Amino acid sequence: MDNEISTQPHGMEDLEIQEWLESLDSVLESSGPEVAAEILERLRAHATVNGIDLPFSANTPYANTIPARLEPLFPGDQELERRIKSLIRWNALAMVVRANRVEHNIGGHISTYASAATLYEVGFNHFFRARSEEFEGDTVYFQGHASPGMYARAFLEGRLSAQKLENFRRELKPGGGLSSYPHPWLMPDFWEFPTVSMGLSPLMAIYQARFNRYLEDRGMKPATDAKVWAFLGDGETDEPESLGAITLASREKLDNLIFVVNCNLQRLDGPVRGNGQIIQELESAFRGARWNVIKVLWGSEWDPIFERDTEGLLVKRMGELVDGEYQKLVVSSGAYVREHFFGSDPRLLQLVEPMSDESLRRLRLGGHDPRKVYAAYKAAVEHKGSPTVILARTIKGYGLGEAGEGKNVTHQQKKLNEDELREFRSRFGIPLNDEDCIEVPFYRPAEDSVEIQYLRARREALGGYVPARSTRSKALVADHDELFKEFHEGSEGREVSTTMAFVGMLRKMLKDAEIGKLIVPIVPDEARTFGMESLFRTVGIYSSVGQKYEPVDVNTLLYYKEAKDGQILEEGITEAGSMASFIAAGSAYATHGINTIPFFIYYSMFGFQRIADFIWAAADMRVRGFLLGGTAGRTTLSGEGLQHQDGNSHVLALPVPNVKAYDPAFAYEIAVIIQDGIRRMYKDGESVFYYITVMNEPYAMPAMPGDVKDGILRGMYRFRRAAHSKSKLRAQLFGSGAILNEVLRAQEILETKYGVSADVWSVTSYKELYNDGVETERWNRLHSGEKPRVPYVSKCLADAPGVLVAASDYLKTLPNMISKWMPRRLASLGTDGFGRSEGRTSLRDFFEVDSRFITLATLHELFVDGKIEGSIIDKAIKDLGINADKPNPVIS
Ligand SMILES: Cc1ncc(C[n+]2csc(CCOP(=O)(O)OP(=O)(O)O)c2C)c(N)n1
Ligand SMILES: [Mg+2]
Repeated sequence: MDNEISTQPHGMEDLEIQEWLESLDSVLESSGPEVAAEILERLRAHATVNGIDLPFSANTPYANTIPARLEPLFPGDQELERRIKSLIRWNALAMVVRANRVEHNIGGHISTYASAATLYEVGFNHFFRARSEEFEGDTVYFQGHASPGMYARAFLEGRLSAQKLENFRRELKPGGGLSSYPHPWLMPDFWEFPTVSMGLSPLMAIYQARFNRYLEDRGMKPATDAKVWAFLGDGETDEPESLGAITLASREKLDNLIFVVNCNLQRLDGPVRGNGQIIQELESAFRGARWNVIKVLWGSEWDPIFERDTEGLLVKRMGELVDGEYQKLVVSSGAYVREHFFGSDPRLLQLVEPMSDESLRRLRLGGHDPRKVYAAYKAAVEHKGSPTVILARTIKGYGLGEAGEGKNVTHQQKKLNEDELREFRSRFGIPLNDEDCIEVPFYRPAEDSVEIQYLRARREALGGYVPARSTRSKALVADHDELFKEFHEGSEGREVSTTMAFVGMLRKMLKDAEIGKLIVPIVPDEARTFGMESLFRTVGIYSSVGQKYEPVDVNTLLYYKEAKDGQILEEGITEAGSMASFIAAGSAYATHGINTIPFFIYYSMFGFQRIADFIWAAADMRVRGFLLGGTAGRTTLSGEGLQHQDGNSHVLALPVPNVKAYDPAFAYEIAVIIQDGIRRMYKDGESVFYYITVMNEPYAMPAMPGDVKDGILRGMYRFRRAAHSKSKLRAQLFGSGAILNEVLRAQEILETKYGVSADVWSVTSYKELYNDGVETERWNRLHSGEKPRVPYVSKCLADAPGVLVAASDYLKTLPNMISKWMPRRLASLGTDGFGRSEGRTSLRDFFEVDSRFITLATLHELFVDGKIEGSIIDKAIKDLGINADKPNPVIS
């Protein structure tokens, strides 16, 4: 093993080793650990200088980081806490077993909480501080699968009724139930953070801790010693997101962050590292990233054995076993442990000779020993200068005995037979007789029992209950008409892109008296791509250490300015990390009572497509803010090719219920959407957030054509009427984003060359139109006796004559999905298929979305309706220069 400690290198005499160890012990005793560490460090340097090639290892031995003699006194009533914990264990188990008796296969997890109970209970009784008026409180990310334990505790606390517990995983039952996992959307007064999609919570926790510092450094909240705790599974650390940002945490010296990894050595299918040691692997990763690592491996029962072992044999032996062997040992008898663990060396056997087999079996692991866990937590909260990770060894399914303790199947265990229930009851001393116990009732001692009194008193001392979520921010008051008015007026012929227009708005918002400070611009190394570099200088890039160097471009106007009170979160190339910052800033209204308004600007292809699960979590969390998909559109982003050109994101935004997705064409549309978004989210407190695509194609921005605000927000409005409304050949053309200009050009071609008069509509949001249509249909279905409602699309087009043609820079499915509410057949053009490295003109030809194809589609629709001759189409194809045999973009 990596961490093997050889006690007899190259035949060195025991005696000599002994002497070295004794002199270190005496230094430790006389001068303390710091001096001892200094000596070791000097010895290491001396050895290196003298040519000794010391192998690098980021590992420490397979032992507790905090030795017994440095453990603090446990401040609580350990016996009482054990009894409370046992009751929680019982109720958590009862919740799952009962639910599965009522409804087969409803699911739930027993073994995760069973292994983590002590890790949580020490936190609840001694560390997790609630949010209150006076103190912001600690932030805790609970492991999703451990939720039955959190519910069971809230039941004892009197916060959740037995009926709610009864309806665990049956949320739709009368009176409500409990969601399977932490979902703020479903339990907005209880859960704060959705954690069950594994790997998201560690990353979110890191950026949350950093965002807390950002708020402090910008003077938006007082500096406190509040902590962010994240509880993870050891299997969960295999998710790339889990460890993906750990160097950010140490670089930023986030000593307000504590990870607790429940190392039960198992995941769902079996061991996490059967042939290795997950704890040592994680230790070296975190130590390598300069975290403070605290291993809590062995319980207090091991301490006297360690004390007897003056030669370090025990630690050496512990480092030799792989996790598969450890898993076997925890389910084995004392005799087996003696033979297979201690039996490897007669001297080890001697160490445990006075101990019975039964006491060998009862040797606890560190994560099940409150004293060891308390010591680790205390060290973690007091540690300065770096984040801490606690690697706590536990047994998966602890206490389940034959029903699953330490077994590979334990993760899926949801049912216990009568004997297993009785055994569990006896092991944890639940006051239920043999008969009652098999009914698995919820058990809560009387309100005046010592257990309930103690539990309440502990929470009172820590400021209240955890988890608890509330909206603590005050609503904004201004309407910001003045701020956005300028953008309604158009660019007076000046060619600008919608991205530039948005940046102009952002710049102005940053100066606003009410919202200026609240804006949090977030970029994943793309500020220059979006023309935002001017903001570097004006509002600065946040850096917790300011700027220790003179930037290379200091003499330029827009130099790269980092500052401690900088406002921009320049996250580097991490859309996941940026999204985690967006989540922290977008939920600060609840977490901190601060209405920060995040604007996360990124390449639109790397948003919904790449980090959709974070967006889903943000939706669950009721996050507020604006996602800006930059340089969007499959044919508008020229040159960049297949990976970058986005024709997908508006389709991928469809499933997220509370995302408002817009594909605006003009600056005034963006201004209307953002102004209304700020009102809805930060004045009216709606749990929605926005996705807006912005493009890099420059064109003159028109002034807002009358009062079309309502139409912009609802998804469509008539932008330009046909010049000749009396014409025989009529059409309605729908365009979105930059393709709206192609539609406007088609309108002209149709008018001048083919005598077709077309109205042009700007469709700002197919998602809004779709939702409205679906909702209207639903209402009509459920209220068939009443006057039917009319979908907004149908209303808009009620008197609109002619054929219907839609074109966007996204998949054709977007217009198609609303076509059923249109008065007639719709022809849809869009950009299905892989992008190409090309210029805009060629791309729009390739994807068949330019003005020529829109013209052709319109003529074809008229032909199908019998309004024009086929020969006109043949001629048009020629005149427009369309290659009828060109490759099909969808499949090429
Ligand atoms: C992203 C994701 N993938 C898969 C799952 C399914 N899943 C739920 S729990 C689990 C095993 C968890 O093991 P570990 O992280 O070690 O936690 P433990 O229960 O052992 O504490 C898996 C694979 C999930 N919830 N999220
Ligand atoms: Mg595990």
